[in-house]
Amino acid sequence: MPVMLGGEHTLSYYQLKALAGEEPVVIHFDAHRDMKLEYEGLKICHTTPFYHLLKYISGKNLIQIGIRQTDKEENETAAKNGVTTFDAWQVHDDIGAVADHLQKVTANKKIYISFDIDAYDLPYVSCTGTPEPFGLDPFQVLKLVKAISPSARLIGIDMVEVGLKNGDYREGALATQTLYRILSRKYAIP
Ligand SMILES: [Mn+2]
Repeated sequence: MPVMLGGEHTLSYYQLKALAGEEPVVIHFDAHRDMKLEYEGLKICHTTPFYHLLKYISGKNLIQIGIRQTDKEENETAAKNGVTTFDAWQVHDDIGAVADHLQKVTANKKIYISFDIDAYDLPYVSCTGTPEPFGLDPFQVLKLVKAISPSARLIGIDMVEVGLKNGDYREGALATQTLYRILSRKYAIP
């Protein structure tokens, strides 16, 4: 099972494209949709992968969680393609509803997880490139990770946009622990 560590969220584009034929339910944790057509003249870069992946995966199989920085075009792309969105406020206000949804839609399904570390609230991730306030905390993430059905089967995962600045190891420790806790769930064990 491929586990990709980054680094650029661009990595997810190539890994998920390669796995798209297995039609996984894609669970994307991020502050951003990363659903722009292009950015600063670049078609494939850290803020565009999910726009271009919609050629290969159905929007109906994509769940974006923790979103709080987006634009009109990205929102229209998400709506037009039937993408499910739980923004950070929905997670904060009613995490039970998000957990229930995750549990239902992942039962007996192949799943792929794309985890951008900036899904976490800004104070947890001071090294990543585009941190955003009003994000998720580690207990919320853990609750959602645990909500995924044990009958699901993880076919791939990436943990991206993790940075290191000024020798501050805290963001890396959080990324490592998050990954470890996901990979310890029943759905990650073949
Ligand atoms: Mn992001």
